[in-house]
Amino acid sequence: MKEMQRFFGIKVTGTLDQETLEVMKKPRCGIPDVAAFSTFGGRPKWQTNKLTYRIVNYTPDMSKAEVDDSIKRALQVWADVTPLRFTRIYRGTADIMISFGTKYHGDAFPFDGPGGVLAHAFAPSSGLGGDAHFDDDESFSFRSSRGYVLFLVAAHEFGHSLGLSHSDVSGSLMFPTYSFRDPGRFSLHQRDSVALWSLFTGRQVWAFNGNNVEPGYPKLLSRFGLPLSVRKVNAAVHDKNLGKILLFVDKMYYSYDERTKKMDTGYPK
Ligand SMILES: [Ca+2]
Ligand SMILES: [Zn+2]
Ligand SMILES: [Zn+2]
Repeated sequence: MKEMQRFFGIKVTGTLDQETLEVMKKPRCGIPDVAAFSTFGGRPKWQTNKLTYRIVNYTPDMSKAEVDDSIKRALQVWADVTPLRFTRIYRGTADIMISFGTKYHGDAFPFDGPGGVLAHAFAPSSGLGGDAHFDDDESFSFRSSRGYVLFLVAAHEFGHSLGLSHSDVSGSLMFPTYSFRDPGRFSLHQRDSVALWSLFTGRQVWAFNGNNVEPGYPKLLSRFGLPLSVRKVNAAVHDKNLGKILLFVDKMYYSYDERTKKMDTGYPK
């Protein structure tokens, strides 16, 4: 209870008070939030950048074309900021099997009828891993604020499919509760990008230009002039406008300037 209250940034009372009940009633993703405390390191990750997806069935709430488009754009959110590429397949087993179902739908996590849990998805692995399930007792929509925008719900779930856990930053895509946003003006929250980058930085650093990995990447960390003692980067952010790559290591950051090829260090404020 306390962990949950802390996570949502509400008063930590340890009891099921009004404020906590309000939060619990909000439409949300079915993945527990506590997983978010194991932020960096040791999390499942796909061993390949080429992933397949398959839309197994459809919701009656939208046209098939609208579902196809929503799913495609939701995956594109992540393809835009990672080396991952998603290919749709129409039969057989895909890495990411996408389906709509109600109540018991074949796994150990039955849905709960209208409201409450909207969807859930499984972290990278074989079998159920990567799969995303949507509660068809909800009303999904293409872009209207009536019902839940499938694109927004799916983009969140695919974050889990790629290995991300929940963020405690309200307004970020990986925040566990649903809030409507104009899908036409959607952009990833800084927090989502940082979490994502951490998945893609072992001792290597990637840089992207739109959908393409920049020539010469991934680079080994030592190429950036990082001390050899640095074995692990907690997170990395590539800011294209500034021409800088920020690497977070423990409490320090290293800022690599792509133009001057110089490395600065400091402590985040
Ligand atoms: Ca539900
Ligand atoms: Zn979630
Ligand atoms: Zn399921």
